[in-house]
Amino acid sequence: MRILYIQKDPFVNMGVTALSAYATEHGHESHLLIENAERNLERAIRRIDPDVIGFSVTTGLHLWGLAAAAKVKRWFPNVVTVFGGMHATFYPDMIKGEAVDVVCRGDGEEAVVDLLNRLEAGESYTDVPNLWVKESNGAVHRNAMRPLEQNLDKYPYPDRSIYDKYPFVKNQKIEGFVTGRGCPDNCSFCFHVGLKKIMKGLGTYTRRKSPEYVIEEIESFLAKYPLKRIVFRDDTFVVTYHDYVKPLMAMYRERIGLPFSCLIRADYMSEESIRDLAESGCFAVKMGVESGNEYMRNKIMHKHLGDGEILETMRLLHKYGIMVQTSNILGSPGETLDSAWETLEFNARLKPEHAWCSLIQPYPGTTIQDLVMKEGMLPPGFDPDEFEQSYFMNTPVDIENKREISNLQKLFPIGVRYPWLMPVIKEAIKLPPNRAFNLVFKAHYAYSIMRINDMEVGDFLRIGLYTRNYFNQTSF
Ligand code: B12
Ligand code: SF4
Repeated sequence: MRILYIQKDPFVNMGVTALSAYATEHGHESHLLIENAERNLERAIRRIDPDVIGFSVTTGLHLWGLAAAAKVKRWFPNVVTVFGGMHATFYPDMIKGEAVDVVCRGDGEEAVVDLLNRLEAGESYTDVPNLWVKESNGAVHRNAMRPLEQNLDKYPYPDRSIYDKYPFVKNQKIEGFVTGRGCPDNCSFCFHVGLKKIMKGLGTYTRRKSPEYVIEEIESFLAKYPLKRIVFRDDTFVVTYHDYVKPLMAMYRERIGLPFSCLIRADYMSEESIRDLAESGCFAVKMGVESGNEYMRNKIMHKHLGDGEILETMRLLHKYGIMVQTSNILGSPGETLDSAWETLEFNARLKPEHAWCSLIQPYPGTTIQDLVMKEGMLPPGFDPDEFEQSYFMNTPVDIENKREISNLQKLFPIGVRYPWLMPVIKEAIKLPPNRAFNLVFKAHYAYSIMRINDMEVGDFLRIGLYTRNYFNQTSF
C-alpha cells in the first residue's frame, strides 16, 4: 500500500519520519509532499497515486489540515484520509469533519501498519486500536488505545529520505532527534498532563531509547546527511542525569562530537551536569521560566520551580558558556499587567540570549483549559476550531488588560535585551495592537532564532521563504 503525508510547512516532522520507517519495514511505501513548496498539488498527488493520505496536525494547524483534506477528497474521492498528531489525539471528534475518514490517537506506528495491512488484504479496519474510523454511513468506531510501547529501540531509525526531494530540507545543516517520549512533570499549560490522562493504565508514560540506539541513529543519519548542529527535541532532555544523560554524553563525545542544543528544566540541573553537557558540545539550551511571578509560575502554571533555582542554573549555564533561550507565557488566568511586567523584569535579570515569549493557548486536555472554562474566561461557545495556528499572535483567554499584555508580549524580547527601553515600552503598549509591534517581534524573533541555532543567513532565508505564512495574523 502507498501512504502519502501532506504537510504545509517545510519542517521535518519526526512523527512522520517515524511512521514512514515503520511502514517501510512492513512492506509499504511512504511519500511526502509539502504544500507550500508545490506548484500544483493535485498533479503531484496524482503522480504518487496514494491509497491513503495522512495529515499530522497540531491544534491550530488542524484548520489547514481539514481544508487540505477537503480539497484532496474532491480530487480523489476514493482515497482514505487519516489524521494524527497532537490535535487528533486530544480532539478525535475532528472525525466529524466531512473529509476525515480516520483519526489516530497517540503513537501511530502500529496503527498505521495495521491500517495499511488491512487495506492491502481487503479487510475491514474498523476495529484497529488507536483509530477512530468513520464508515460511509457516518457511523464512527471509537477504538480503545493499545498499551504504550515500552521498548522504543524496537522501532527502525526515522526515515528522513521522504524529504529528499526538497533540496532546502535535504541540505539543512541542523537536524532534530528525540531520545524518548513523555515528560514526568505536569505543568498546567502543557499537553503532557492531558496525554497522561488519555494514556492512563497503558504502561509507563515517560520512555527513552537506549543511549546506544540514540548514538547509532545519529551515526546512521550522519552517514547520509552531513550536519553542523544537532537539536535534541525531547521536552525535557535531562531528567535522570546519572542513569541516562551521563552515559549518553560519554558516547556522544566520543562518536558524534557535533555541537548540540537541548531543552532543560532548571531544577533538574547541577554544576556537574551542566559542565558535562558543555564539554560534550552543548552550545545552547531552552529553559522554561514561564512567569517572573512565583505565584503565577507555581500556583497557576504548576511549574514547581523557584526563582532561586532558575537564577542559579542560569549562572552556571553562562559560567560554562552555554547560550540560553528562556520560554515565557503571558496571559494565563490571574495574569495582571504587573505580573506580566515581573516576567519581563525577571528575564532582564537572567540575561538570556533570547527571551522567547508566547501568549497562553488553553489547548485541549490541559489543566489550564479546565481552569479557564471553569472561570468562564473563554468566549461563549468557544471550540478548538477557534485556535489560531500560532501562539504568538493572540490568545482566546479573556484577561484584564489583554491589549496591553498582548502588546507587551510582542515587545518582550527587545525589552529583555535592552532594559533601558522599558519606560518607552510601558507607554507604547497602551496603543492599539498594530503592524509595527508585529514587525518588531518577527524581526527580533528571526534574528534570535538564527543566533541561538547558529544558523547561516542562507539557510534561514530559505526556510523563511516557505514559512512566510507561519505567523498567522488573522486576528489583526
Ligand atoms: C518538534 C516540534 C515542533 C517542530 C517541528 C514541527 C513538525 N511539524 O514536526 C517545530 C518547532 C517546527 C514546531 C512547530 C509547532 N509546534 Co510543535 N512540537 C514539537 C515537539 C517538541 C516534538 C514533536 C515530535 O517530533 N515528537 C516525536 C514524534 C515521534 O512524536 P509525535 O510527533 O507525537 O508523532 C507520533 C504520533 O503523534 C503519531 N502521529 C503524528 N503525526 C501523525 C500523522 C498520522 C497520519 C498518523 C496516523 C499518526 C501521526 O504517530 C507518531 C509516531 O508515534 C512537540 C512536543 C512533543 N513532545 O511531542 C511540540 C508540539 C507538537 N508542538 C506544538 C505546537 C502548538 C506547535 C505550533 C503550532 C506552534 C506555533 N507556531 O504556534 C507549530 C506548528 C508548526 C507546524 N506547521 O507543524 C504543540 C501541539 C499542541 C496541540 N494541542 O496540538 C506540542 C505538543 C508542544 C506544546 N507546546 O504543547 N513543533
Ligand atoms: S512544560 Fe516542560 S516540564 Fe512541564 S510538563 Fe511540559 S515538557 Fe514537562
